Amino acid sequence: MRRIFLSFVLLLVNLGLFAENGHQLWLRNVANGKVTVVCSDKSVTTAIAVQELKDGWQGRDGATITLKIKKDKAIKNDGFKIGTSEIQANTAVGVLYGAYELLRRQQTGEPIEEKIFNPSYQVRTLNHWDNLDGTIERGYAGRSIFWGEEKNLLPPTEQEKQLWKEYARANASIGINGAVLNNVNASPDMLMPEILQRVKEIADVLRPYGIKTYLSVKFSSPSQAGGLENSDPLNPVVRKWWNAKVKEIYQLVPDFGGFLVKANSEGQPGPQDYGRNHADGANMLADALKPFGGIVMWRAFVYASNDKDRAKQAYNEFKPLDGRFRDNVIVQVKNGPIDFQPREPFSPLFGAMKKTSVMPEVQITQEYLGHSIHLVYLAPMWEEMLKADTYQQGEGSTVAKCTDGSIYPQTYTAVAGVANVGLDTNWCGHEFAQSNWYAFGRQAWDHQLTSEQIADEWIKLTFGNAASLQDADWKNNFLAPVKQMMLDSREAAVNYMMPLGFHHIFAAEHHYGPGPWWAPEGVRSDWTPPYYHQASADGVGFNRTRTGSDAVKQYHEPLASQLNDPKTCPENLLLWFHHLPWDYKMKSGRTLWDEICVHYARGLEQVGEFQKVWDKVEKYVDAERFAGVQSKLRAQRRNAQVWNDGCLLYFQQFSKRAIPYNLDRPQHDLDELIQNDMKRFDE
Ligand code: GCV
Repeated sequence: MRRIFLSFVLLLVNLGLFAENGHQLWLRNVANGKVTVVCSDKSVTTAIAVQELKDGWQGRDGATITLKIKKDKAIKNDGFKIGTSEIQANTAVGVLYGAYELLRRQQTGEPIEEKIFNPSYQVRTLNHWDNLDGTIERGYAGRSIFWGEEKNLLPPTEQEKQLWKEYARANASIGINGAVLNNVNASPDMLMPEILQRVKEIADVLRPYGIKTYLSVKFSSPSQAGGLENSDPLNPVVRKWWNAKVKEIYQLVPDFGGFLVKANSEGQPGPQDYGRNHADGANMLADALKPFGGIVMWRAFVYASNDKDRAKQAYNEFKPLDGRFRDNVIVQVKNGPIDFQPREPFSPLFGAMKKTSVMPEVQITQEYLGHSIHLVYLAPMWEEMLKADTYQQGEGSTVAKCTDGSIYPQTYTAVAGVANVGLDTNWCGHEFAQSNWYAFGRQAWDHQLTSEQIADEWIKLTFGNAASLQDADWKNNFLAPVKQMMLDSREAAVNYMMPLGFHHIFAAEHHYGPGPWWAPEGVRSDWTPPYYHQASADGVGFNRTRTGSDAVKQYHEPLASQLNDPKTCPENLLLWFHHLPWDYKMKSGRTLWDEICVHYARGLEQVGEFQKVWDKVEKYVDAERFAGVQSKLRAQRRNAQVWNDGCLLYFQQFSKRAIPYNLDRPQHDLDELIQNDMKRFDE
């Protein structure tokens, strides 16, 4: 009977009779059997776990499962133990995570045996760059789910609360346990009592799902919102103001998580405005939060306009402060030293700060990776960073280990992802952008998971069902090619945007298309692409070796020496660290110029291959999601062409060499691209 039912479901799906619009994310699967759930705990959180198990059960029909909150030393924090008939955890949230894990295993066909699952990081947060007016900085999926001028001062509607609940559920299902509700470029209005009232409303909805609420704060809030003379962190009146504000917040949100701060960066105010340093600023806020158990996530994304190499600045400012931060401060470091580029080396701050808690920050929203138009699965990029060896404490001191507390003692461990969530029906703008939200949560929970495993799970949950798991055709002709496409997609984007260590050659402001030429007079040079690519008749690339800016010195040996030598520097980072002649011989035997051309062409070709893969799987996907992805792949292909043409024709002016004749010729004129670069070509 069951087989007949499953085949029937599969038939309906294949016929496109189950409408899907992506809103359900990876939580589409429904129960196909009954389960009895025994749970003596009566909290709202375990009640959710009970309901989830009943609604999504795909295990043995008629089974009984017991949920237990019972301390076990081997279970850490909100970790859990699952078996075939029991979920055990230290906390109610742990039980909820256990329920989601069990369901995921049933729904993806992974084995279920007795096993403990502990999180790699304690704090796993999404950073929303949402503004109070409802816009989202670098958001490509509609307006904010939290804010809007017309909404902020009104009580939330039932519809809003429902959406927040769905958001919380999606996060909990992948282990995310924190949400920073507003942009790091924060408004001082965020701390107004009326706005804090809405923060309370949001926190009340997120709490049952184990999600703590955090806020980004503007460092100058005491003077801007509180009317004080200044916001100097050593001024007792300022400290008193923050203490009172923090108390006010905790009265509304008793489990408030803490603050995220962007200070003295890109025009934001900070302690340096008063001759103080980052530790002075962070510690002031940490002291205010400490009595309530709150933390400060203090960003290391800083760069002044006068330094010769922007890539060195975060390290230069923060490394000397190592050991001077309170234990409830975590320095939040972007994955690379510059700014979420398609490929960067890991930030040299990882592992270098030995007496300070450090947390990685990645960008889920695709500011520099094609917005919500390009299909780019980001897990491989984050996996590359997490598994990179810093050598700080000998071989194997990976970024993951340097930040998860296993090498350095940290009172708190954490990881952050800049969210890609908005009011679009499918939350993320692109069906496949959902996989990046999913992957962030899964890697934050277990930084040893592979991108391949995460993609496998996500595809099964997002496009499959109980029937597909047993269908060899679905696995061979849908799961396998789509997974491969996802796994190849990040490298494809690197190829058609910035291969071989190129970085920040984007069109200004929107950061979507190419703009290696963009350098108007009067703009600070480190905001212009020519600063980063340094192309001239003699060659291309940024010299960060010992004869150049010596950024390599910020890395530990033997890595510093490896990076310093073009022969041992990984070729995919060559132009990040080296300025080399156009005729430089690459490992392939080609010249550097030819190799650049081949990479752009390869990227373009890869997107063409993705189109074929997708068209071929049409019969396995519902009509709406199929058409959405198909149309976006076409736009991606057009945009990749623009990247190829813009970059090759621009750099050719310096290389003075022909594009290898076996490669397709450009389709656009350089002048046309330059004149139109602000239009976000081919969106
Ligand atoms: C929130 C980059 C982005 C900015 C962003 C900044 C940051 O510069 O372009 O939009 O500001 O990073 O991370 O603070």
